[in-house]
Amino acid sequence: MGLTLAEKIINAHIIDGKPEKGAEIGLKIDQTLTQDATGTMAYLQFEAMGIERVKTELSVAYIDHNTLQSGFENADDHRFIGGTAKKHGIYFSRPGNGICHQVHLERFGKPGKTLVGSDSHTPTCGGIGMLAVGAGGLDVAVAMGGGAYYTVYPEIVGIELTGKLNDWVSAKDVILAVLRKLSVKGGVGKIMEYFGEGVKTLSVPERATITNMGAELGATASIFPSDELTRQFLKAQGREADYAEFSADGDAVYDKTVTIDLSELEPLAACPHSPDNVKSVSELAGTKINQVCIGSCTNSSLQDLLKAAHILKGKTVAENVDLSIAPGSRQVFNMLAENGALSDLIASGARILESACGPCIGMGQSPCSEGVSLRTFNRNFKGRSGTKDAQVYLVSPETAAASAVAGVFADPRNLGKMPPYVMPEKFLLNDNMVIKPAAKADAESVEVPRGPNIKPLPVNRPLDGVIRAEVVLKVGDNITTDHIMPAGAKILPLRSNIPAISEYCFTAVDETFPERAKAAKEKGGSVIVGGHNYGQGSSREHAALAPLFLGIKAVVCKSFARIHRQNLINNGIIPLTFRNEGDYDEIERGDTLEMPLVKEEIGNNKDITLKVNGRAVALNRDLSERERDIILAGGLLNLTKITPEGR
Ligand code: MIC
Ligand code: SF4
Repeated sequence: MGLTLAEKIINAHIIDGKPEKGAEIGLKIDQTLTQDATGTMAYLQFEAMGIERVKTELSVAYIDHNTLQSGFENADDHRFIGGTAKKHGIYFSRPGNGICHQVHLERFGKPGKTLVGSDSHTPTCGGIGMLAVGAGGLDVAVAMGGGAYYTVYPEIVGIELTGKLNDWVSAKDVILAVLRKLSVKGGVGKIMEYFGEGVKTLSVPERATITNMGAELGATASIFPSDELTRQFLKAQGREADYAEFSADGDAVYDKTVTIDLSELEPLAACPHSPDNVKSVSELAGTKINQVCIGSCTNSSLQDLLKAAHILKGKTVAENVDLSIAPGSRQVFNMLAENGALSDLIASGARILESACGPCIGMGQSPCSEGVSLRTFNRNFKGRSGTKDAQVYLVSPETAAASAVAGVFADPRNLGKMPPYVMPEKFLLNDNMVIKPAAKADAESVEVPRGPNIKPLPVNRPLDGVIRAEVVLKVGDNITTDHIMPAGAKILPLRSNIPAISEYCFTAVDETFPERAKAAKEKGGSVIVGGHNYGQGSSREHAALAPLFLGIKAVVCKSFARIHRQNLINNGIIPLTFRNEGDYDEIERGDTLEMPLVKEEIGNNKDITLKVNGRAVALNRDLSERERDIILAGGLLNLTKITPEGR
């Protein structure tokens, strides 16, 4: 029986465990990336491991998230990360050089290799045939130290693409169609592998839009084959030597197959407040809008921005609309400037932002009250834009630009003939904003400046024998990490200061949460009860570190999102799932929850006894041996003694 592409790469990288579906496996990691909002913690964790130099083939530290410097905090983080990178053998992409995923695709990713990044959209590099996975900072720190990355051997979902996109329909519409079909939890525990005749009709940046937003399915990774178009892309990036052909065997068997006929797709929009709440743009046409933002790691390639420039050329942004545009990388920015398209964008009235995440993470450009905002981004969770009552829609660059001119939701198919996009034979190559690490011999003398906002890491203590805790919060399905640990320009500068950022934990849902959790901590700690897909969205470890700081001992819910579950375990918070979902309805905030034998039961892999107000509640036994060891130790840092095998 033939193998899928994902299976081939996984099997070539397994260094612990057996290649069996559903089994826990440890993978050798070839490359890592970090970004600044998760990076400071990841590097503090790396430092705590006492390893002098990264052991990967390549590690890159990007500065792209916290780029608004309205105080010293973010600049101090940039400086700390730069120093750490230089000292420990890591390349440093300076602020202004672009969004990590866009730059990694352009300059560093390699087909057939593994990449782990402390950002949930790391799978973007699946667009060139990499097995790229998002993870918490601690998992990335371990990978930098040469340790294995652990995951469950995922199911492989084959997404067969047939046909060809019609004019003005684009890659964003493809992934929105997949999200409409499979939902925000449809990819949990799975890898999405694209195949079929339609693949050849999509350029590398288009493929990367699709793999990027696979994160919104909850998927572990998304991947395209590396083919002739990949070779041309890498050649145009001056990196033909990095090319290798990779594809599934002709007789590969997928665990499940979904077919998308590209020629049947139309422009789509994800409506408030979830990426899977998809409608067609034609249904929404005419709806008045207030803001348009073009950019983010999903849709800010040269191809995307040239299309937007074509639509905006000679036009003026509608009076009621505020348009901002952030090119995904300095390469894109420079090329737009060289070919004159930047001039068209500026002339239309667009507000040009630096190459960074910007509005996508609430770093500026929050919409007006009740504002309708069209964004080419990947997440429209409530409040993420910085305006709680804003209505954020996710659309393609074509729909975004057409609507910015019209002042209302506009279907780009009414724009007439679409000009063909021809990929440049050579991209503009200039890596002068990437600083190389110091030579080994000089590393010792490199200073790592640490600003006053960079506080020590909170580290858990080994698991107590008994847990008796109050249910301090009960939430529903699809709680995102933006609910648990909100971002935005005000809170993000506190990413290096867990005591300070904890004051905002869960405040998007319940303003009183931090106070109540702190009070419960005095009495022995608390637990959170949740529904399905708890912790979906980002990789931010802060959604586990802040609860840890506030005394949360366990989260009991119907199901977890992958990265968040791992972050809880890595910090010694126990993730538990109900065996009978009906028990969720029997528990209320303020109830007392007891696990009288928790340490012994976890240590001996027995069912965990849980009593709520004295009544027994059955739990699934879904912790692996390794996960149980981490929880017993009170987190991965306490346990990590990295050996070449990864344990
Ligand atoms: C996001 O898109 O939510 C982020 C900001 O990039 C996060 C990382 C973070 O919170 O720092 C992610 O996707 O992992
Ligand atoms: Fe940055 Fe937004 Fe991409 Fe996250 S999703 S990496 S915030 S651009």
